[in-house]
Amino acid sequence: MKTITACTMDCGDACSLLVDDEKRTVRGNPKHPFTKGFCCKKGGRYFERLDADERVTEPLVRRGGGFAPASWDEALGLVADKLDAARAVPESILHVHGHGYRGILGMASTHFFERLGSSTTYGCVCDDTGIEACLRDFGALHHNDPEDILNSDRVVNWGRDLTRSSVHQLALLKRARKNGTEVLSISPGGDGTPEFSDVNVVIRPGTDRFLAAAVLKLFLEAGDLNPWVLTRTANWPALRGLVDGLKFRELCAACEVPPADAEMVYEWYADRGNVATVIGWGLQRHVFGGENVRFINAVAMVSGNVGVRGGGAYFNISSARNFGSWAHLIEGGVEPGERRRLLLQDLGAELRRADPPVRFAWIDGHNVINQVPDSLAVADALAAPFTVVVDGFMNDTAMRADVILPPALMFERLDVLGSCVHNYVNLCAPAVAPRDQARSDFEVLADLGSRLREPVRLPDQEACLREGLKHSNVSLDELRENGFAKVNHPFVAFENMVFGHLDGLYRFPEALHSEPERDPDYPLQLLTVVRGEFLHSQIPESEQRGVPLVWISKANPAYSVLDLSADVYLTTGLGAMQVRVETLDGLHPRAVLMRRGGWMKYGHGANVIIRPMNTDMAFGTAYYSQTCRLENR
Ligand SMILES: Nc1nc2c(c(=O)[nH]1)N[C@H]1C(S)=C(S)[C@@H](COP(=O)(O)OP(=O)(O)OC[C@H]3O[C@@H](n4cnc5c(=O)[nH]c(N)nc54)[C@H](O)[C@@H]3O)O[C@H]1N2
Ligand SMILES: Nc1nc2c(c(=O)[nH]1)N[C@H]1C(S)=C(S)[C@@H](COP(=O)(O)OP(=O)(O)OC[C@H]3O[C@@H](n4cnc5c(=O)[nH]c(N)nc54)[C@H](O)[C@@H]3O)O[C@H]1N2
Ligand SMILES: [Mo]
Repeated sequence: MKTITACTMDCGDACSLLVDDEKRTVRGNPKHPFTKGFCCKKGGRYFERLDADERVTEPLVRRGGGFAPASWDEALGLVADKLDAARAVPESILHVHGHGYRGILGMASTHFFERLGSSTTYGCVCDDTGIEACLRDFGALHHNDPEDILNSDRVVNWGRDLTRSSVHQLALLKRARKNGTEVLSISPGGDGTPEFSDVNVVIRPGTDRFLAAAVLKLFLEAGDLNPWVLTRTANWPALRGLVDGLKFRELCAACEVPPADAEMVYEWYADRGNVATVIGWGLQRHVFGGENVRFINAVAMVSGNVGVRGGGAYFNISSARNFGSWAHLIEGGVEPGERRRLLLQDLGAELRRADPPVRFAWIDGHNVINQVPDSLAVADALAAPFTVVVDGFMNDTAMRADVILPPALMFERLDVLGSCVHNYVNLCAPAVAPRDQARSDFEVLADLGSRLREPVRLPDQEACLREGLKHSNVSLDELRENGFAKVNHPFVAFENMVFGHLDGLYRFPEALHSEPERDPDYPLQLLTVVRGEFLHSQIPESEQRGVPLVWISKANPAYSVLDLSADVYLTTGLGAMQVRVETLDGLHPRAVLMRRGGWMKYGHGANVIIRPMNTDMAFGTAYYSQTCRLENR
C-alpha cells in the first residue's frame, strides 16, 4: 500500500513523500507544489536506514563494560527509578534535545522535561545567529514565498550550497534561470554553487560583512539612493556615518575580494530589475556571523529590494511558526518557570561547572557528543550522570549511555511538521510498523511519565495535533485527506516596507567589527560543511572507514610544503586528527574544507578539534572560525 507521508529530517525542503510499504520505496509526492514528485538521496534511501543491520531496535542497558538487551518494562522501570531519585533536585536532571526529529508531537520531550523543572540548554548549533540578525533588522522572521524567486531578474546567493542542502530550491532556481534569471554566488569556493551560478566570487571565510559594506560604500558614492526606502528605516544616518568612514579598498582587502568583483556585486544590486538575496547558514557560523547577515540584509534593503516581488532577503523562516503549543494539556509536574540552562556549544565545560551537578541526563534526537565542539570534553562530562539516549544507532553519544531506548523513526510514527523554507505543513503518517521493539518518542515519554512516583501525563496524540494546529488555517482532517496544506502567509514579506518592529521601521547594523588577526601558528581556517548524501552525523558506519578526507586549494600555503605521501595531521589549539588531503580548484587559499558529521569512534569527528566559540548573536556556535594548520609529523 502507498501512504502519503512526509520527511521529518532536519532540512528545509520538508518533503511530502509517497511510501510503498511492500516494495519499501520512497518517492516525492507529485501533488505537493514544492516537492513536485522528487526527493533527495537522504529521503529516497531512508529504508536503508530503517532496515540497517546496525540499527538498535531493542532497549539496551549498560552492564559491566557493555550493553545487555532489556525489555521496555525493565528499561523504563530503571529509568523511572533514577528519575524519581533525581527529582528531589530538579536541576540535577538535564534534557538535551537536538535536530534529529521535529514536529508537533516531536515537542513531547521538551514539554515533558519542562514539567519536571529540569535543566536544559541554551544557545544553538544551527541557525539562531542568522535568525537573531534578521530579527534585529526586520523585527520579524519572514521571507518571500520561495516561488517568488521565479520573478527575480537576478539572484545574489551569499554562500548557500543548494546542490547539497536543498534540491527543491535548486530546482526552482534552475527553472528561474531557464527564464532568464541570472545568479551570482559568493562563497569560499569548493562547493556546488558553480552548478547553478552565472558568476562566482570567492571570499575569505567569515568576512561577508566587509564585502557587503563595500557594496554599501559604492551605493553611497553613487548617491542615487531611493528616498522612500530610507524613510522606512529607523537609523540610516548611523549606517551612513559608519560607511562614510570606511575605505572601499580596505573593505575589499579585509574580505580578500578583488575590487573589480566588489564593483560587480554592486552593479548586480544597482542595475534595473529586482534582485533576490539568498543567505546561507555557513556565513553565520563565524565569530561575527550575525554581523555578516545584518550587512547583507542592509544591501538588500538599501538597494530597494526588500518588500517587493522578485526581491527579498531569504535567510530562514521558523518551521514551527504555524503551530501553537500543547504543553498546557500535560497533567502533573510543576508549572513551567525559570530553569537552569547550560550553554549547548560548551556543554563539556558547562557540565563540569554545574552546581548542583547533573545526575540524570536525557538526550533525544541529538548526537550531541559528536556535533558540539570539544567532543571529548562532552563525552567525559557525560560519564558522570545516569544518561539515557533515545536513538536508533550506536553513535558517539549512544555508546556512552547507561540506557539506550530505540525510537520509531520517520515513516514508522505519526507527526505534523512545517518547513523553514516553504509554507506547507505536512502530515507524517505512519507508513510501516515500527521495527522490532522500537516505539515513538511520544509513546516512550507517555509510558515513562505514568511510571513516575508523581506521574506526568501526556495527552493523547490526536489532542496534541489538534491543539498544535488550532491557530492556523489548516485542519488535521485536511492533512489526513491530502497529506499537506498551505498555511496563509503573504507572498511578499514586508510589503510596502512595513517591518515587524513596533514603529514599523527597519534597523541597520551600527558597528562593523574587524576580523581577528590571523594566528601565525594556525594560519588556515577549518570549514566543516554539510555533505550531500547524508544528514549531519546520520552516516552508515561502513562509509566511515579509513582516514577522513579534507580538501585544500593548490594555492594553499600548506600545499607546497606538505608531503602528501606521508601521514598528514589537521591540527588546532585543541588537538590533531589524521586526514587525507586532496586538492580542489577554486577553494579559498586559506580554507580547509571537510564534510561534517563523521564519528569520533572512527577518527572522523571534526568536533574533537573544534573549540567552543560563541558567535556574536544568540549564542550561536562559531564552528567555522576554527583556525588550524596541516602538517606532517
Ligand atoms: N544533504 C544535506 N542537506 C542538509 C543538511 C545535511 O546535513 N545534509 N543539513 C541541513 C541543515 S540543519 C542545515 S543548517 C543546512 C546547511 O546548509 P548550507 O548553508 O548550504 O551549508 P553549511 O554547510 O551550513 O554551510 C556551508 C556553505 O556555506 C559556505 N560558506 C562557509 N563560510 C562562508 C562564508 O564565510 N561566506 C560565504 N559567503 N559562504 C560561506 C560554504 O561554501 C558552503 O557552501 O542544510 C540542511 N540540509
Ligand atoms: N563541526 C561542525 N559541527 C556541526 C555543524 C557545523 O557546521 N560544523 N553544524 C551543526 C548543525 S547545522 C546542526 S543542525 C547540528 C545537528 O546535530 P544533531 O541534531 O545531533 O543531528 P544529527 O547528527 O543528525 O543527529 C540526530 C540524531 O537523531 C536521531 N534520530 C532521528 N530520528 C529520530 C527520532 O525520531 N527520535 C529520536 N529520538 N532520535 C532520532 C538520529 O539517529 C541521529 O543520531 O550539528 C551541528 N554540528
Ligand atoms: Mo543546521
